[in-house]
Amino acid sequence: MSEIVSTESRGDCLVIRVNNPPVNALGHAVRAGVVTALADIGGARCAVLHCEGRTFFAGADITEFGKPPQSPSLPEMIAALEDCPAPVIAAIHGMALGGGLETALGCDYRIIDRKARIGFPEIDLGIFPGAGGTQRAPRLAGIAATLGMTLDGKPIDATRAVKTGLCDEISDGDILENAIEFAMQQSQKRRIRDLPSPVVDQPAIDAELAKAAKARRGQIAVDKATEAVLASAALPFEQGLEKERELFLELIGGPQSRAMRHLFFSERLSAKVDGLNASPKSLGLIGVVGSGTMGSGIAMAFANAGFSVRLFDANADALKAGMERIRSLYMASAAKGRTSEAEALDRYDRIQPAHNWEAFSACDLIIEAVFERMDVKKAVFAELDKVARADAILATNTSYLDVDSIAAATKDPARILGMHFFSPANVMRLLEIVRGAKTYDITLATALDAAKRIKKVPVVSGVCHGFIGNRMLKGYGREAGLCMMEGAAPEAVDKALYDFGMPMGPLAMADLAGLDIGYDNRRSMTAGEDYEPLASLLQDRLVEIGRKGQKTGAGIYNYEPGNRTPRPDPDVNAIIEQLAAEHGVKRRDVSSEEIVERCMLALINEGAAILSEGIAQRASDIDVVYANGYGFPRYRGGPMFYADELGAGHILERLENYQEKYGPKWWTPSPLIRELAASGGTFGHWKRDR
Ligand code: 3H9
Repeated sequence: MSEIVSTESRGDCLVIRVNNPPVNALGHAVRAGVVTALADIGGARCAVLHCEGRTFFAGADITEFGKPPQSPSLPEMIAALEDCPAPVIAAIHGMALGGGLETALGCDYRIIDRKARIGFPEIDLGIFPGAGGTQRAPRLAGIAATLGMTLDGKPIDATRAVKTGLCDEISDGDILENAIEFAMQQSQKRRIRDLPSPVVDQPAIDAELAKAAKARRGQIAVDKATEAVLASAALPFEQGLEKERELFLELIGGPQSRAMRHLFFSERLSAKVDGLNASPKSLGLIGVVGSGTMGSGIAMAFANAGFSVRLFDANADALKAGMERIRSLYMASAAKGRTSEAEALDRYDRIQPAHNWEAFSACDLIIEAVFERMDVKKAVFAELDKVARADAILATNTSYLDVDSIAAATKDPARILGMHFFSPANVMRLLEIVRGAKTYDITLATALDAAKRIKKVPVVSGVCHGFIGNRMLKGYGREAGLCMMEGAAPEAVDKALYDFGMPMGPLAMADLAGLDIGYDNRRSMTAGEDYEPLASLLQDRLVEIGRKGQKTGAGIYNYEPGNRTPRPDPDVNAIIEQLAAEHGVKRRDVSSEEIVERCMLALINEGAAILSEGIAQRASDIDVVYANGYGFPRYRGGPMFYADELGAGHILERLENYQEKYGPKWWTPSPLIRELAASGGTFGHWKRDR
């Protein structure tokens, strides 16, 4: 036996024990070990399949995808479980995910720890269960429930696992001992493949498909997964397996799955910082300054993870309103069944309103989320400098401002960094952590650890205006605005980018954020900042006539009371035409391909600059920012992955085309793109010489 798979006889029961940390992924050594163990079953009456460590199998080994297959494959290992002459019992603790659940379904019985969960998360990797899951699960749980799990990807708990029929019994106490006891009572094989085909409940199936069509727009795996699951009713078992395999192989070799697997690994890599040499400090009490939408959300993010929080606002009414907002959000989440009422109240109680700065004297980490103005931020940090413990970490939630200048307002800038949350901060997963010029390693390590504990995806950024995400967004918004001035209707600009996969178009987005925000920003720009006046002509004019976006019922679009649907307004088209004429812009047809290309090239060119300046550590970090903070379609992998799919040579050629047409100001290709085009390299493989 290998070190990874070992066996032990417990009376008449053979225990097959797998130990492949950290998550018992079903790599080749595991599969080979399990097949060998089954072949040596001898005279045992039953067998138990058990994993060491924190979880049952978390799935196939994703690092093997795209490499030459090695026998035994996962379907072959599962066939060996079915062919074993004695009944095999899966002892599930932690998670049984993807191929892990399929392995359990290859066993005759499944016993599950009360706290364990099972699921098919493959859809988040652009695939679906490809080792018999689409044929076996429906024979136990039915087609609609299987489709639900396959298309939504979220795991279900032990109670539901038993209710659906996917598991046989819940275990309290020692899962292995309970599984052995259960196994000794089973004398018969009970292979799922021998069960009758599932029946088709069309209305229930349609309901699942409608949910997925909305949540997973553009993802081709949805249709393929559906076809595979439906084959469980239409075809005999073996043919169903063949159909599943054929559809699975189409997806795994395709661009969408490649993109989504890239994000899976990138989201785990982004928390790792080259050369960072410090262990995080332990955090107990968290302080938040500012009880607006952002501050309240940040307080909730920490309270949700079990931290105690002190929330302060210099304005007592604002503090009261913030606490009320938090309470109502918690109550709404309990009403929707996302938490129990007791848990909601408990989380609320963890956030204590603070009425003076001294309340922060016991805090380990204090995050400022006040008005986005340098003088206001500096005043807050000067106060914090007086009251915070010398070893406390101070963070600013600024989305644009210079973190080093803010840090300079304190005696010890090394304990300061940016923690840029995205709104709503208790929901959005992205956290940009901005490392200042003087930030200590331990300050950064602690912020990264805090991010993990509050279940955020952290990406480290250097200091620059807007950091990674918002700095890149400027060019994207600029090109959207210019396409509109040059001839595309606002709704055509938005539709082109929505069809590309963005959750909403940039112009509807500007209305949602408020057109006055950009207007004020443009008027308070400091030396070195620049913008394209033509791109914001319309928005400036609209703000000046009181159309500030959704909040005033009109902006680039009109809005009916209580309805956020953007409605095109002919008056706005007339204003665009008038502005274009006044500024000598010749209107023409602008195709949706051109809109997408210009917006994406602007993102990519700025991303390349950010990378070569060392603001982002690696291209995949930029992808993580865009996929988690800006709704970039996951099946396209992020702007830099998308660029690599197009190829640096193509990107360079298109940038030069626009440079020739519009001049060098916005279209000069980043030297990094030239370098990659010349060398045939990719952003994904590029490393900066440090
Ligand atoms: C599948 O099963 C296909 C089949 O249907 C058909 C096949 C024919 N493989 O997330 P963490 C690594 S597709 C390889 O930080 P957590 C991960 O990269 C699979 N590696 O821990 C990380 O490495 P590092 C379906 C994997 O506690 C380390 O483990 N299954 C795999 O926050 C720790 O991971 C899934 O999609 C894997 N399958 O969360 C489940 N899984 O330390 C994917 C993890 O070097 N996994 N690693 O950065 C998860 O969702 C989470 O890892 C889990 C634990 C919830 C299990």
